[in-house]
Amino acid sequence: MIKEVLERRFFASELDESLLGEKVNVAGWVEDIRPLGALIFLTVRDASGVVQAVFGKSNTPQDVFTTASSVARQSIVVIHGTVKESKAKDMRVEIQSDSIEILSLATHPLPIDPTGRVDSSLDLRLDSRALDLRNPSKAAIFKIKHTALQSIRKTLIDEKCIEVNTPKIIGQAVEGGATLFSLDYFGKEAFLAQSPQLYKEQLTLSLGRVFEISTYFRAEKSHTRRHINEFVSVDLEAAFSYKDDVMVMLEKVATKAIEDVLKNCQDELQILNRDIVVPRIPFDKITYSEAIEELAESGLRMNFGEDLDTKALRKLGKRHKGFYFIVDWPTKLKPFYIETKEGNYEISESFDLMYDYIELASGGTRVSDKEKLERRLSDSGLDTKKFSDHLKAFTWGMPPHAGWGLGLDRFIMVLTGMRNIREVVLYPRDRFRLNP
Ligand code: AMO
Repeated sequence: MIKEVLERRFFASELDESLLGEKVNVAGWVEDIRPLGALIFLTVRDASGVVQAVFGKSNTPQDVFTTASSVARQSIVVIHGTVKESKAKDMRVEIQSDSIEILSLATHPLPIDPTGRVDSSLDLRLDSRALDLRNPSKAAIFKIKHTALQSIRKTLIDEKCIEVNTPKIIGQAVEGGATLFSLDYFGKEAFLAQSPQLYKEQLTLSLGRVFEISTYFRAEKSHTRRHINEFVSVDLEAAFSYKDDVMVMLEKVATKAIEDVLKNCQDELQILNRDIVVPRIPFDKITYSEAIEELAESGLRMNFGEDLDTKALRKLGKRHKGFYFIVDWPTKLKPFYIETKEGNYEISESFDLMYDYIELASGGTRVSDKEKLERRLSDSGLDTKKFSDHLKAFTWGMPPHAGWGLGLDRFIMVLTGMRNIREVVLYPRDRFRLNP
């Protein structure tokens, strides 16, 4: 019976003047109950929107009226009634209801108030994440993330990239051993993948252009508002391409995603009070050396070869608003797979995409010559023997290739204006959080 009722239900957002006088069912949760003499106003929300259901004492059976006035807020209900014009300022139609069925009662007190009227700390909200997402301003973040993800995928497919899935249980570190999570793999030591780097490079020799959107794991101790231990990365790798080619693709991915979010998520951006504009391309570029000079001008002296820490990035972010690239990093600050500049081994063919002070992506031209890769491995203090599987692929004919990894969660921070990465991840994992 309920199954049939639910099959014939309308989403709250579908109710409009075209349905005036029609009998409808809406299923959702009770957000608010306001008794007003002989009337009860129930606000019922579903994932699509909200509707007001009005129960009148004179035309509703007594038991229905009692249920409507006493149902616990946030319970799951199905209401039935006739679509009427609404006198409320912000609604065009409402439901003149004659029945309410409770499908699942919410047990009070609830851990948080998902209407947002009573503020809760981020920690408390994350502990009750599914309930937290009943708050439209929290759900809006994930609708924007969904839209951006679809857009990114489409842009990369339009660029003739093939979507791939590479292993997440691996036998060898890729991005530096210190940030590896290890696990027992049938008695052998294995690790959770930090990135798809080696696989995506190998795949360029047969599939040409590949991309992967997946979760990666880093045992980083840094507990900041932009680091988590499990994050989503969008990875691209393209054969017969160099740094500048893949930077253009990254610009396309970022600007198209913003265009699509502006086109499809106006309501969500409004709830979040977020103003974004499509950035001008090409994005500004500064070299690492220029960044060091700028920092010196603003009183922070750094030597060539020192990494840009949070303090330095914050200073740079004050001078460079929005999207910009930092290019030509010292070779020793970049991983072994990054190519060096012709005639200058000290500088690499690399880039980071920044937004204010936040690093969103990094990438570059790769070393495609086996001997050079072996030298880069040794110079980075790594054991070439441990990379024998990877090095083998470089004897089968390896095209020149380039690519990047874009931190999706950080990109969504930019789109939504959130200042803590945990706001844009459904169930974040950090040093202190492994549940829910
Ligand atoms: P990198 O290590 O710079 O490069 O990672 C790429 C992007 O992933 C995001 N990111 C993170 N986001 C949240 N929390 C973290 N702990 C975290 N670590 C990284 C960032 C970063 O810019 N293989 C290379 C990419 C390449 O060259 O193709 C790589 O992994 O936004």
